[in-house]
Amino acid sequence: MGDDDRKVILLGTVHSMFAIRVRVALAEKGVDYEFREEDLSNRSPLLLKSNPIHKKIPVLIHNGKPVCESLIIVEYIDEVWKDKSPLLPSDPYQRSQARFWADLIDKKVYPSTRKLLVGKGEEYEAGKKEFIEALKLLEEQLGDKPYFGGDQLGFVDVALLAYQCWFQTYETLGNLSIEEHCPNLVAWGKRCMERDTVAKSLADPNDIYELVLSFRNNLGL
Ligand code: GS8
Repeated sequence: MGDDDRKVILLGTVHSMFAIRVRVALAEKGVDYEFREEDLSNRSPLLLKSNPIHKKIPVLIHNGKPVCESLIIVEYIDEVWKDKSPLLPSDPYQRSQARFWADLIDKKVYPSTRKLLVGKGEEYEAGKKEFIEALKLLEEQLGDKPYFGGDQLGFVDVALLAYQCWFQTYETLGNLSIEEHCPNLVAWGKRCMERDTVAKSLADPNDIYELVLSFRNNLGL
């Protein structure tokens, strides 16, 4: 085995919400890793070799073997480094519910944000509406708990936290206030940001806004 085979390597980009999930999970577990920033307009041979089907980031490379898809990677991390900060509940039913809500974030939040950020006219309006509807479902699920995981930060928290640093951009471009609709969710985000593991893993919201503006500019929006 070479040095790279023993290391934990994360292929990602600083602003990718999917890579942020993995960063938060690794930080919660206290795992040392090497972060390799990918240029998605010129993907590295290692990324193409490690994720030949989707060719997307994030990819976690552990003991020389790649794991793809952010939620699958977070589950993998939870299973491998199981002695510290469990993310999924031990009860099978509770575990199924955590997976359900994390999956809902991918199925409902992500598509609505795409429409909100780059959609025009009706598509943009639908994106705004669907975004708030999805967040309200999550607000209800969170209820008065400190975290989706209950008293401890868990799998659903990690899945949604990745969006925390994007919220400012959605609010500005969507001309909306998340707090107006989902006050518990905003308080949850602030609570999570008090954790070093989270604060050091998230991207700067202002950088994200600039990035999105230049992306929209390139699209002629
Ligand atoms: C999504 C990864 C993804 O879209 C996951 O890991 O959960 N379901 C996957 N990655 C993006 C960057 S983040 O916006 C990506 O790699 N895009 C490049 C492309 O679409 O070709």
